[in-house]
Amino acid sequence: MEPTEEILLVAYRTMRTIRSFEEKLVELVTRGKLGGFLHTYIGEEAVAAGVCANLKENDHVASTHRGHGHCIAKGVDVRGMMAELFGSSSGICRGRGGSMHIADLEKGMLGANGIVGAGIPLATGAALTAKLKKTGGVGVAFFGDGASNQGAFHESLNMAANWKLPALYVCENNGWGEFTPTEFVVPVEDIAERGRSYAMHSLIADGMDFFDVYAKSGEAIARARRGEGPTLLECKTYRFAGHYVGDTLVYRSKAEADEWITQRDPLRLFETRVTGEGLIAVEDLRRIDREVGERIAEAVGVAEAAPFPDPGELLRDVYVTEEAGR
Ligand SMILES: Cc1ncc(C[n+]2csc(CCOP(=O)(O)OP(=O)(O)O)c2C)c(N)n1
Repeated sequence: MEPTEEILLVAYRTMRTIRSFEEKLVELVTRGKLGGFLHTYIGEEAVAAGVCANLKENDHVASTHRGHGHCIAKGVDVRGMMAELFGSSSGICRGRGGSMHIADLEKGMLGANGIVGAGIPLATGAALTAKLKKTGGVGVAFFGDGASNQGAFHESLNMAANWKLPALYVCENNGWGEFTPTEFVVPVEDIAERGRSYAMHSLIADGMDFFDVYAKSGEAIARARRGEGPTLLECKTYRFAGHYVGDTLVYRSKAEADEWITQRDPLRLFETRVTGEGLIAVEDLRRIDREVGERIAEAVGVAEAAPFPDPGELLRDVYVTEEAGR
């Protein structure tokens, strides 16, 4: 189905927010304002935006160590996210989660995850719950090509296919798992082949093209909602920066990165298409750029001003207390 103008405007805002949010994070780390380990999603925005444009609030998403984009696309508030990265009490997880453990159950975000592959069974569980409770919802797992070597991936796909769960497995194949090229550790040509071995509907999308991701994930999600079972969607994409902020990038060639960055930038491809086809005016895109910039600057201000959590709260949420159990 063709995306409406409203969907396209939301998609652009989502992709621009992910890009600007993370560019701001890199700047803050470089200026010594922000600590911790950060994995940026820049270059992969069309995947999160394309898939989540087909989701509703009661659908569930499980993410990865590269999770800011999935959180933003699923509607998590950027002010709460920024504060979380600053470790402040106004953070979405009260400053306990940081970059790799942002979760917001009200928005259906089951969490970013520091353990590679660990979100896959969580989304499978959400899909099982949706099926048993007949909520009409779907469970979506985002994960990398590296994570498709994990046992949890294979167990989840087997179970989901066997029980026809309303699940979508989105493999973000960016060609690298940390510093190892995918072909060095994955013997199949396409990760999508792995889904077929579980008799699962499997598709490949151009992960730099919002329109392709939107159409293919839309088809998969509609199948899931109709009770026709899960899909593995492999999105061919690329992370523009290193594995983490501070990565010296000695393992990959500059020519490889430059080609993706100059020829395949998902925001630029989107802009060229929507303005070329007269779907959205360029002034609307620039207005969104300005609004997003202001929102992120405001988020930084709020986060910096917020106090750290009270040390007296240290054990809160660590153990189940009588009060919390009620
Ligand atoms: C179980 C586990 N093993 C190893 C690591 C260390 N590690 C963090 S990210 C990463 C690479 C993951 O690659 P991929 O799944 O392709 O995701 P990408 O970073 O490319 O988005 C590894 C090995 C980890 N966090 N968890």
